[in-house]
Amino acid sequence: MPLQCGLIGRPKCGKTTVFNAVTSASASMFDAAEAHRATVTIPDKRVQKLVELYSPGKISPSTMDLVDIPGLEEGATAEGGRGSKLLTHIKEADVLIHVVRCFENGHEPIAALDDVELIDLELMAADSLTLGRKIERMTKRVRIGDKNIVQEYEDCRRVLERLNEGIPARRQGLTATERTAVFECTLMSLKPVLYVANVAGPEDLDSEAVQELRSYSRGEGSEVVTICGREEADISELPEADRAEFLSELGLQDLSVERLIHAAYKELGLVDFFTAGDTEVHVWTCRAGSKAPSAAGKIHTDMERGFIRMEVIAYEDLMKYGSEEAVAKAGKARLEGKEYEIRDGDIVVIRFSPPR
Ligand SMILES: Nc1nc2c(ncn2[C@@H]2O[C@H](COP(=O)(O)OP(=O)(O)OP(=O)(O)O)[C@@H](O)[C@H]2O)c(=O)[nH]1
Ligand SMILES: [Mg+2]
Repeated sequence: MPLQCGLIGRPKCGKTTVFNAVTSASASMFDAAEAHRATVTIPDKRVQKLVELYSPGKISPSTMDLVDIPGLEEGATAEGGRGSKLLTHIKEADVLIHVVRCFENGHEPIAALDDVELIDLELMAADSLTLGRKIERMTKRVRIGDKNIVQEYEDCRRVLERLNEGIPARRQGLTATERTAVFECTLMSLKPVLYVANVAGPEDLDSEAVQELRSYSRGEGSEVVTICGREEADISELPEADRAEFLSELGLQDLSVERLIHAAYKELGLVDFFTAGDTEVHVWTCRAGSKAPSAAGKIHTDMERGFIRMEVIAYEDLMKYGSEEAVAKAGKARLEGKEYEIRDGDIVVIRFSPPR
């Protein structure tokens, strides 16, 4: 399943505009109640090089799903509210892309951090209900003296307490046991967040609002990507050949989609590896630090269960020597075992015995 990215933010902060800019789509800004969804190909210049080398019959790049989740209004997450549908979208996301309005909208002045706080309050209100219910279920067992769950119970209570003090779970510095205790609740305020500062134009790329947002996001180790949403959405509708000129007027080389995706990869600690041959060049995505069998499992579960070895060539070596044979001759082709940690750009062949 591709990476799920959910666009969230206050009403009219520019979510649909950013969605259109990133997907080159033209989703209507008027049906604001419905979520829009699109699959975006993750741009990777290395794939083009591999295609030149292998001339495969098929190319399978990595993709991500982007969901434009309608604006969260105050109280949206209250039980039974319209928000419950929105929350499902948020719960399904691997990373939240929080769009923050850093442009003036008619008479509405910019209030970047207030806007962020309001969204967080909504997420925390919903989290606090979910966690509260879990704690309630556990209370009975704690009362009858079930010692097995005391630690879990205490952990959950501490997280809840801090939520009620207004600290989103991702900013709480959770301990390993706290993390495990709240795992099944899929807390929304624990999801990794990537901030998009949506500015009016290139003169605002380092505005006061953007700076405020950057320093706030540092507190949780998140990234801020600055986008001129409306202008980029317009440009993304142009034929590719005409884009460069308009982009350079904005002081940009590429549409922000690449920066956004790379920031999402960094946020989530993801890497790409490849399988390549004359039938197919395929990009696979896994967590940085994944061991070889678990990376192989992305390709097929049998490859994980029956894993024997992984033949590995680094992308840089393939480019340097020009062919797999030449890489092997130079002694740069490797045979790796179960403990090998996959690296970004590895080109692999999996040796496995199909489990019976
Ligand atoms: N000046 C300026 N206006 C923008 C920018 N991005 C969006 N807007 C305007 O802000 C308004 C709201 O944009 P949308 O993209 O519909 O915002 P949204 O967050 O999807 O709104 P809802 O779905 O209704 O919550 C529109 O009038 C946009 O043209 C921007 O970067 N600069
Ligand atoms: Mg919208």
